[in-house]
Amino acid sequence: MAEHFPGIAKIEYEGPGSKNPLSFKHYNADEVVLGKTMEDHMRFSVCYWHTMQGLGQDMFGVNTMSRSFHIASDPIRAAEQTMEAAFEFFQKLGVKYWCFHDRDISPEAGSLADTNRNLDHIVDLADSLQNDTGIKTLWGTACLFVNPRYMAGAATNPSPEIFAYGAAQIKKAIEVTHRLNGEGYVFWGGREGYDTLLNTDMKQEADQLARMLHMAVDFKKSIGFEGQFYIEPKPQEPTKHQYDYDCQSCHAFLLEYGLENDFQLNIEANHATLSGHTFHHELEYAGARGLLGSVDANRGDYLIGWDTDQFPTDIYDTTMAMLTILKYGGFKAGGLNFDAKLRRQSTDLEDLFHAHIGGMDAFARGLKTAAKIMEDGVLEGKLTERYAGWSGDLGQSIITGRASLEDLEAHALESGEPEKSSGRQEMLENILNEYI
Ligand code: XLS
Ligand code: CA
Ligand code: CA
Repeated sequence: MAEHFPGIAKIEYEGPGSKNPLSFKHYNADEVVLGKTMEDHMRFSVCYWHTMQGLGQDMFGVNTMSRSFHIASDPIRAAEQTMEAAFEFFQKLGVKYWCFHDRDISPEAGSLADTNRNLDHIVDLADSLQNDTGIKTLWGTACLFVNPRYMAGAATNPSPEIFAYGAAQIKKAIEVTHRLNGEGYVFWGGREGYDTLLNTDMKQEADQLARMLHMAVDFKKSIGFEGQFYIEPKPQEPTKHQYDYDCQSCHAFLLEYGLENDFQLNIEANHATLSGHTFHHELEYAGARGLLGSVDANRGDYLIGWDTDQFPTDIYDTTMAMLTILKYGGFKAGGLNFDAKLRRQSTDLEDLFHAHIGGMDAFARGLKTAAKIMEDGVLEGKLTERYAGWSGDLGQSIITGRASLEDLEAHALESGEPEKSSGRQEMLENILNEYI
């Protein structure tokens, strides 16, 4: 097999003292942290769409990059070479997982039948590369947003014909994810939303979306696919409003339609910030409800209001994220998938390595810092202290439902003005800084 990343050897852990940019300074796969290797904590994954197919285009300009594995004139040959290059990249980087959309790995052909045939062919190749390397599919998904037929959505489209076409695509994408032993399957509703309510029946569209998801659950069960289903929240872009707005609105939707036991959430850092929350907030919301499934690890830009999908480098963010991920028991089927793309001016193949090394090291530092904070109990202890009253008589009588409003009125009349206590925000921020 031809080498697609010549001159780049396997990336090794060299420790914080190393000045070699093509080495890990903090991510040491076999190092044990809180009883588990770093590799098992993180379950790092490379995304196919940005890393293998992204070429630096933006809304003002065409591609700035070119890749030798794309140039074969036959699209199937190009897809094969890209798949081979992908597995070389995963191995050199030392990640054990990858994620894909159906159309990233194999382009659409003239008819759905031809498209499916080509997809099967590429999935055969991916399957054999997985077997050769031990690299696994973290999750698969269907691209229901690029083709113009989906301009008004797939599941939420006003036309049942387009709904049916989307359903066919989802069925096939679940099948191939199952075939690749995928540990999960993601639903991201890029065009499941609206641009104006003047042409949109929101309730009808929510009913349609729920129907599609119920059919997917039925199908999953019928073929024995045990991968975890996820919804990936995002508030807008490309549509003005997306129905999977944030973790809380996804949760409400799942509850409303009886889907709460069949889905978890795939939380993307940049989507969290677009919805006006922090990444940490979204993880915490999901974790507390048993919905913290997987993470699309990236970041936005504070000054740019769209989804820039940058590689994560902020150690504050990765520390807060790992604190919550550890608190809720770590990943089961999910992992940290780099849904992130090179900046338009980072045009070389080598830049793909720098980008992923940076993200992996940033999360490794977050993990180690969070583990130390947890071992020392410095934040958890403060939280327990702050809520201690809820374990006392009054707190327990309220929370277990024994106390009525009348009881509490009697209590307040008798006890007088309650004491207030400091939230100690600055002190807690200082403690965190001591660990970072
Ligand atoms: C786009 C999303 C997308 C999903 C998978 O903003 O992040 O890439 O992760 O369809
Ligand atoms: Ca994503
Ligand atoms: Ca994104």
